[in-house]
Amino acid sequence: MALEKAGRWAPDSWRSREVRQMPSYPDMQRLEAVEARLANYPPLVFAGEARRLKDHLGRVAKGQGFLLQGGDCAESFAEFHPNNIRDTFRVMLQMAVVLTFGGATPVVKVGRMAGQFAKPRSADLEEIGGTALPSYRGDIINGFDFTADARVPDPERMVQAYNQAASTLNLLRAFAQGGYADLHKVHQWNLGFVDRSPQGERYRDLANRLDETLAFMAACGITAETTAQIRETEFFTSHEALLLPYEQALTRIDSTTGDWYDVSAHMLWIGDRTRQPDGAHVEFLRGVKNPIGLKCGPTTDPDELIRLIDILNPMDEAGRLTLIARMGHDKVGDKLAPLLRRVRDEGRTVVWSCDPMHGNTVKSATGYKTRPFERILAEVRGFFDACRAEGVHAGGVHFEMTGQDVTECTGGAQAITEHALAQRYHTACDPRLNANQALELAFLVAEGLKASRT
Ligand code: TYR
Repeated sequence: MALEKAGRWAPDSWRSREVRQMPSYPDMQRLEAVEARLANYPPLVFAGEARRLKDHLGRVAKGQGFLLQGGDCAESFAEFHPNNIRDTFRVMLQMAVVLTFGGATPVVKVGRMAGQFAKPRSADLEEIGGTALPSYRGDIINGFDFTADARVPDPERMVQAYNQAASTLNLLRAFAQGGYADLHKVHQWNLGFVDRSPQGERYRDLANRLDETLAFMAACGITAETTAQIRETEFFTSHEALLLPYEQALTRIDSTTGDWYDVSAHMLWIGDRTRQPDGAHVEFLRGVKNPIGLKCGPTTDPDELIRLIDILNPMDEAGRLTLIARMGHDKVGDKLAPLLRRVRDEGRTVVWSCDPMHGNTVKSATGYKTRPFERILAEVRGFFDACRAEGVHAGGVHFEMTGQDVTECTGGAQAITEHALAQRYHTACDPRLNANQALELAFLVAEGLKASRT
């Protein structure tokens, strides 16, 4: 069995494997002191919640539901503000409602929030004007400013990230259950979007039908006052499990089952750069019981993917593993089908989700890193087409987005040009969809979901 081959697992067994993307902390004693402190802090999520998410994803894996995962590319200490959390949450819900209605299918909402602080980098050093400094790896590791001081990895940042994650999660829970997420309100926000969007006409039909449906339900007595399903929603959190000392410190035995859970978030994923079958990240995540994600890129080979599935989901549990394809708009046509086919033919139960962001980053003529909206959309379409052709359920999408009105991705109904990127380019890392672009995508994906039902 794959499990035996892999040997015994412990929260620290990743330490004997090669660890990619690990910062070099100058003072190991300080690092250990912070790890010990964090290991005594309360869990951010309860294992029972992670199991619930796994159940939901298990249904998605069987074709009954859709995963909407999204949020910041990387959260930052500087942009930590309740309005930012609120606005991202709000757009996620707006998208979720459009998808739920358009696809007539339950939507599992998972934020890339409350812990998404670490970023993998392609180079250890960044060079500007002849000076080379360690790359910025996310606020949980070092500072963004291009100074020698800021770029030194500081373990204390893990504590600040934990605290920020805790209060973000607290606000998200309050919003999800405290009345802010009332379906009628979310729908009103969507009507506002349709009114303002230059392409609003295209979305008006869906919005009007939803309007009538809600009015009909209200007339039947199904309102926010009477029904929790109208008033509340479930919102889960996720991030890339990149900084393993932090993840290990937050890995605990769940007293109700005796199983290990990484309680820093409900769901964790492995990035495209750290998915080596014998590497540290795969070793760490194979042992925790959370639902996990695995990014699959154009270089993922079908044999290796099956090997990874053997390691990460040896018992073929539905909901345990979500495969997040990030191919690029020009590669999705060729590269995805062989993976879909192989996983299907081997009879593995997974959720297939589409990340149309990471394979579509380009440098604009004006010097900004951007992602053209048309390419993002083309990858989503390519994903749906490939899934349909292979008879596999198109199970979800994974976006980098923000509720703010930024100008980081070109295109969309507001037709952001390369020249306009400079106006509100705020990201610390990769370009994100703004609120309008994200919602527009949701309407377009809803059309796709509807088409795959008929
Ligand atoms: N309770 C349902 C769900 O979570 C419907 C709903 C969706 C209710 C979004 C409110 C909301 O904001 O899917």
